[in-house]
Amino acid sequence: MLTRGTKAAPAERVLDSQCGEEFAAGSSAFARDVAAALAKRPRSISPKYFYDARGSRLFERICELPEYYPTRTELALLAAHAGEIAALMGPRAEIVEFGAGSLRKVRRLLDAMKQPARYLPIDISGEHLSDAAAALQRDYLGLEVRPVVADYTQRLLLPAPLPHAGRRIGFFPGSTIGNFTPAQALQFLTMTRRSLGGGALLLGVDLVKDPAVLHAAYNDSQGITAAFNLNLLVRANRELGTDFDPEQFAHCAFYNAPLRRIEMHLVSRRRQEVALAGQVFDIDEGETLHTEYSHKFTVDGLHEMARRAGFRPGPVWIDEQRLFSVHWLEAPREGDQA
Ligand code: AVI
Repeated sequence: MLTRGTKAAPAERVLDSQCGEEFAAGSSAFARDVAAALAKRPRSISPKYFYDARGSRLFERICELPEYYPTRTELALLAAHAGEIAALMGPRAEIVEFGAGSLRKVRRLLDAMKQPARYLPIDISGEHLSDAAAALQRDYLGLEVRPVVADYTQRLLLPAPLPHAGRRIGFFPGSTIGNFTPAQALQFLTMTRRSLGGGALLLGVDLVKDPAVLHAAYNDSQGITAAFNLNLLVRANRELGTDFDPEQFAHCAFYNAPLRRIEMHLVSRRRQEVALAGQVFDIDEGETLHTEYSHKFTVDGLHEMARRAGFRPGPVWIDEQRLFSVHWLEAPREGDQA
């Protein structure tokens, strides 16, 4: 168990090694993507833009909702199996968390690990990440906490492993893998497996289940998920000077059973115009802006995708109600695959 510590290193911004451009956390990428989303049919934008400071706070509230089972179920699984997971990690392991958010879940792991060497939380929301990293650092003495502000869906330049560090363990909880398309998920897993060579990935994955349970989780009675979805428009108005009227859009989330995914959209309640950088876009009544997929998986389906990405599936931990799963995936070194 680690104890109270000092200051976390300031959040570091990482450049995309391929295009040399700052990661898409910046407004210019947002402006470009909103304009592209409004110009195409069907209209669609990446869910990564939900997570400005307000969006991140709304997501934290979603995680506490009675209808939203993934967070509490995954936390319980991590707590119940932390000892076994820590043993698989080995001594002086380094954790790289993708899309770190509140950094709550990693505490379950750190508490059980033998002398964790370093913790690298990566998140697109810089302000939120710095606060969460500082809070974590206060609680864990001797742990190097090095927050990285970046879009982890792009190629990342991670700091070199520390001398004498153990294995590098990727941590991707919350079933955020489900927010990718299947092709993006495979690409992310392949890229991650390469960056973890000789280490492993601990992956949280939401399971296929009764559609009524899924529907409730994305249509909560307090309207927090609706506010989270609509915040995309609020953010565009603030950061890009668009003139969306959020009241004129409805939150819509439904389970597409054949494709095993929740789809979230913003539906225009009437015919309206939106201006962005001198361009005017017409939006018809009933037209939608697709904002998020949240794919649900079977264990076999997830294993098949992981194998295609070059991982060797290991233990899987599932709760009694079979709501959620946590997967251990071994990342062989390049050229060392079975
Ligand atoms: C972050 N991600 C895994 C959440 C999900 O369930 O797909 C985001 C979310 N969207 C609506 N509610 C929660």
